[in-house]
Amino acid sequence: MKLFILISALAVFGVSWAEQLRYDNHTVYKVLIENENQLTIVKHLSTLPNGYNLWKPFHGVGSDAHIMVSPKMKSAFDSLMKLNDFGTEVLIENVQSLIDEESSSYKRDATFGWTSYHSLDTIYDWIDDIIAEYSNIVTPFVIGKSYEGREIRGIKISSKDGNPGIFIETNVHAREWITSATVTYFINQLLTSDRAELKNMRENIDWYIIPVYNVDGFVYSHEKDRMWRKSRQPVSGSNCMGADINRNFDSHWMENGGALSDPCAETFGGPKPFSEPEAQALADFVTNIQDKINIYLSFHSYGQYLLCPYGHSATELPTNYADLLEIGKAAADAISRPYGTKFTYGSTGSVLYVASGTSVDWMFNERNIKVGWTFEFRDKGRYGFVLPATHIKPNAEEAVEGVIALVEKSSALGYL
Ligand code: 0X9
Ligand code: ZN
Repeated sequence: MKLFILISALAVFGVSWAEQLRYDNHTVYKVLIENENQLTIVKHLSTLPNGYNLWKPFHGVGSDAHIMVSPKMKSAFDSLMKLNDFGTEVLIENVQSLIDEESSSYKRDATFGWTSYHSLDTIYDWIDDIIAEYSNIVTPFVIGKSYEGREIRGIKISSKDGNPGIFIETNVHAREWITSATVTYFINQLLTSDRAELKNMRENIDWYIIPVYNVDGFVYSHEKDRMWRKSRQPVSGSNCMGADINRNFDSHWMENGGALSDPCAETFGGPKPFSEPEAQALADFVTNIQDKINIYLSFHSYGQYLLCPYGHSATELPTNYADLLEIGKAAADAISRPYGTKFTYGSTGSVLYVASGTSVDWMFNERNIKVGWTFEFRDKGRYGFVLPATHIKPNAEEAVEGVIALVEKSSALGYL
């Protein structure tokens, strides 16, 4: 009888929850990198498949890394830190306790809203509702299929012909759940708000929005491993899975250490440019509508940054960098208005770290979309990727302000 109940329970809930990877006593440390020796050590740690997971990469001496360490590796990690005079700080004592809190508010069949995170199915159902309800201005599109065969869906919001266009891609990194939660809030505002700025954006801009881009990784992060980042395509000759889709675009691919060739690394660039079907599908889709797109946005977390090209170099800057800085400043100022949240803005390579083969850089360099921004949402590391659902609304409200200001400044500078 007991066995029957257990089997029924597994059937009802799906076996997946029972097999979730756990992060009991996994601790996230902030590690200060103050010399070359320390840099070499952190670089090495960040590519080890077991026991270490890089949450926030680093950009050399003078920066800091956020690294999650498993309980098994803690004493080795402690000795390594002490032996090499590292300054460290605990950001999250026990990652599992944050995941538990998050899943207790995670309502499998909840009606759609912004008080909990949702599964891909729930988000896609909501998208279907939106398409039906606002059929006069919302049309669906599919850019292609993921490695595991899921549709990568988007919506186009267009009130009239001839508008300039803005493309938003969200959740390329699977574990960054706040990004899709924020974009659905943004879509809802764009469709329903009476505020003049939002009405203006609804009527005079065409929006192309992919609410969950890395669909396979996103499902995997819900069902198996909350900390998954990459795609789910196996890598030939390796036991490690997936590539960083945001390192797989054919623009300065793998240059300047902005991606890693080790398949076990979180920033593995893939065996070749566009090896990941998701990257290829997005590139092909945007190529077809290239002339219609003026601004390209990519939503990420965490760190509170607004990042523009270039990612592939710490020193090289785009020719329109002065304009981009003006736009970044306007957006950062607007973001801080509701709750005082501070965002740092500038080129990826100069303010964060070198990242090559990213989508924004490819759109900028290869598709001539000269306003490109990556949003790195809340927070600065207190919760990191496991941002409590109570942050969804405030984060999304800030994001709405940021996008409005970004659009207005870009328009004033002649980009729309
Ligand atoms: O490393 C990344 O891909 C992004 N940061 S994250 O912590 N969310 O992984 C930043 C990429 C920003 N650069 C460009 N898109 N150019
Ligand atoms: Zn990201």
